[in-house]
Amino acid sequence: MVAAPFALAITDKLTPEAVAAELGKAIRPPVIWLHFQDCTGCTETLLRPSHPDLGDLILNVISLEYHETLMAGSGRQAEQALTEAMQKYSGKYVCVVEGSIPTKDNGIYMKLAGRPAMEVLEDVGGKAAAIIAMGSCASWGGIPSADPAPTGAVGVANLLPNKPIVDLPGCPPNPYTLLGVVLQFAAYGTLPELDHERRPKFAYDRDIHEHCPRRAHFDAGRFVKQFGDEGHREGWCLYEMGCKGPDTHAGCSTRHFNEIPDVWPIGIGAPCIGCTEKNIAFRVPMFKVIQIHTTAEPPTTYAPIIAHQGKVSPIAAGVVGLAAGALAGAGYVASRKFSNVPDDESIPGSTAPKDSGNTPGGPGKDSASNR
Ligand code: FSX
Ligand code: SF4
Ligand code: F3S
Repeated sequence: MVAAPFALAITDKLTPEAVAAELGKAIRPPVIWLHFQDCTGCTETLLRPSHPDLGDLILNVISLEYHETLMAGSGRQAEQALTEAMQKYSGKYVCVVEGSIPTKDNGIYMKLAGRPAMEVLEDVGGKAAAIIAMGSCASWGGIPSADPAPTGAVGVANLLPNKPIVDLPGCPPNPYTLLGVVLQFAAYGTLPELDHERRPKFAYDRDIHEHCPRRAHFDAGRFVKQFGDEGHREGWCLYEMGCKGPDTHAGCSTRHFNEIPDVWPIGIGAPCIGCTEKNIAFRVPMFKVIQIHTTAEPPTTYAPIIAHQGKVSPIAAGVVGLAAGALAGAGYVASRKFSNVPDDESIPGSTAPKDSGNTPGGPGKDSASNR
């Protein structure tokens, strides 16, 4: 795995003082958070982490200038806060976007303060130092972009292709991925290394299948065939129920949700729908079985117990000879171990020892007759 960013790396510091020293360097980056076509799950997912918790995050780690769900103000007062923040921090703030942006019919399907969402994004996002697209909707359109995509929903990068953008897909995304990116930016003013889909490698460089706790069942060919069947109750692999884990890059198999062990789709018995992958989620039917590209097919047949006989090559004969020698050696040791002559420490093959007269059976009796 690629090195974790600041939020996760600080846990590697040896002392609390070292952690505090790193945190002391952090600035509170101003953040403007926009909501478009979304379910607000991306904000809700932030309610659960405890280090830092939401209060700590927005009061001590970042300076949250505008967030429609969390701010007390509304209407004209909220608009004023947005305008002032953009002027005061122009070119310096981080813009977090939640939700997709409707583009069809000049974007008339969503307006904020009378302006189409796409105009708001171009204005606010255009003046930001960096943009974090939080969730699948903001990353590439998400649910609103599912066929027939009535509003022409797209992600941030479609409208602002030249800005530095970090995509954090997931529906919803894992909150610790956002915290990691934000804390790295606050501490070092940098963004994490990204993959070809603009996703931070520290969270998206492995696929679910590589770390799945049900992987042993996949490898052994034990598959759930129907929800509620015995295999489902036993926690077997969900591949045949349409699990997209083998093609899905995300960290949820190791960083679970809500800080509760096993709280993630596969952990609760639901197949992964590939919510971080723009070519899978809301595109490929949920229960459709996918082809395995990244790993071997699950075995459907097993090696026969009795092998066919055939010609043996000289090399194979040599190997067999070695194996036969090893077996003979094992038999030699076994014969010593299980010799029925008590206290027999003689070298096998030499003359058998005479009865010492100290055996439990008494003088003149061998051990076998004593049983
Ligand atoms: Fe989209 Fe966010 Fe899915 Fe929801 O708000 S990524 S619909 S879970 O959470 O935008
Ligand atoms: Fe886990 Fe899905 Fe892979 Fe099965 S197919 S091991 S449930 S990721
Ligand atoms: Fe999404 Fe699959 Fe994880 S559906 S939350 S990537 S298990």
